[in-house]
Amino acid sequence: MSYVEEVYEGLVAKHPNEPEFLEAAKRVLESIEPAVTAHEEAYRKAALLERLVEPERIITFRVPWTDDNGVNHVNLGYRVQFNSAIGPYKGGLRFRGNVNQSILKFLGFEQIFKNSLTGLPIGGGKGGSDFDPKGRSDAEVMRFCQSFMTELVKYIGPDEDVPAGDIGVGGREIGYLYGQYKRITNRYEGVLTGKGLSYGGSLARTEATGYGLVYITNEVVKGAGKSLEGKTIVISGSGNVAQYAIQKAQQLGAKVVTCSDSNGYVYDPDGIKLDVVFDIKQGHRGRIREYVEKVPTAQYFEGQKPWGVKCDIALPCATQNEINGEDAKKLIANGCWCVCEGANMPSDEDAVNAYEEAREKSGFLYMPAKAANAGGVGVSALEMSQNSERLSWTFEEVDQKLQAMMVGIYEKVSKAAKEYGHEGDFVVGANIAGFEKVADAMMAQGLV
Ligand code: NDP
Ligand code: 2IT
Repeated sequence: MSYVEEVYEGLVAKHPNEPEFLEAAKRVLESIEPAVTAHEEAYRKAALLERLVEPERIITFRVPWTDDNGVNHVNLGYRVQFNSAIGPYKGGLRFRGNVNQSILKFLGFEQIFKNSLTGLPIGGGKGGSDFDPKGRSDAEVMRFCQSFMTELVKYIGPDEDVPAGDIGVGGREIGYLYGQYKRITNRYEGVLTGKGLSYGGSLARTEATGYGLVYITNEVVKGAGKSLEGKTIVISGSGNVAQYAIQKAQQLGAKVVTCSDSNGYVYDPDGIKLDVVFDIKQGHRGRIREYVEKVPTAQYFEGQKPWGVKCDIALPCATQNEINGEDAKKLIANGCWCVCEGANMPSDEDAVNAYEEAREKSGFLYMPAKAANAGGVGVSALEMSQNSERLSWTFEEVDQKLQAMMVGIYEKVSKAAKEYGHEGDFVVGANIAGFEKVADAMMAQGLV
């Protein structure tokens, strides 16, 4: 049995009830195998992989809060501090009913390699709660965030662990969390990213994940001798990532025909009208079905996902495992030739196998999440830099750095894939390129 197989078997035995984490670990371990084999003896001796797959620590706590009717609730809070070899723990907080330790471990594990790919000094972490802000009043969300931070404050700091947003955690939640951190510590510092512009946030952080996704998609498409101009794009989700992916894709001349939320998807053959989406989602936290009231020529499909819609390119921007093997085959059969992932692990294993088969047959292009959505955390790291030097850069400055970062990631990923004999396989490229820096730092720092 190879070293990576041994480590994976050990992980299955230890954590049999963590399917999302095991899935993420399996896929990373399999694809870094060529890079591990090259240093097998040294890595085994240092128990490098055994350490890589276990978080440095996981903090779990209760979060008591009172709703507007005076009823008390207790949710679970978590922070997975996965790996600090190359910098302080960095990664988002997710607030959603289905959040559990397995999901946060998968996200924290992915974050290690994603953050490494940005080239910036940030380690991997993730956290959150099974609290769902949807349908809660601002006052309820504030009380929840204050209670959550009252515990989390003990474990974070600008040089220790710097959380940010993810599903269910946007500008409103970050504001309440920051306010409580400041109140307890009396410190005005860059302990969270995604902050509002009036209190230390970075210009272009709101746009960064969606814009970065489209910048790297542009590189992928150019690499195959094509262009985004005039292409039809299918997008899922209508949250932070989806909204700004739509905006940048439209700016680069593509036509985005769908977006969705967890209730269903909208198809607008004339191109999604972003002002309508902004009004629904940013204006009053509404549901995407309202789109067809404003745009009667569009159609709404309750309870469905957009993967049956004919397109050139698909950008999943909602959640993990939202594209299964059947969905992937449907996309490909309808002419889709490129998938770049805005969400984390949106394609399940069967879907990735379908892309792989199509890549071998007809040059299908697939850029996995840890490379494609790294622009968000990349600009978070730029927010940390600005906070440290107590300066604010212009939108253009940050946007230019983001573009350069995404071009750099595309190049790193392509180069690593080629170097290990897997040219054009961006999964192998992203995992190996992300792993190498972390492995090097862990080897240098001894058995910790
Ligand atoms: P938001 O909360 O802003 O939006 C999430 C969107 O996805 C909503 O439209 C939501 O619908 C939909 N969604 C969430 N869960 C499900 C589900 N189980 N089934 C169907 N639809 C679902 O989150 P973000 O846009 O920030 O995050 C989207 C994805 O991008 C996540 O995978 C996140 O991890 C990833 N990501 C985010 C980054 C960021 O900077 N924000 C950075 C890198 C990756 P509904 O309104 O019905 O809940
Ligand atoms: O998945 C992700 O990379 C994020 N949710 C963003 C993390 C961050 O620290 O900005």
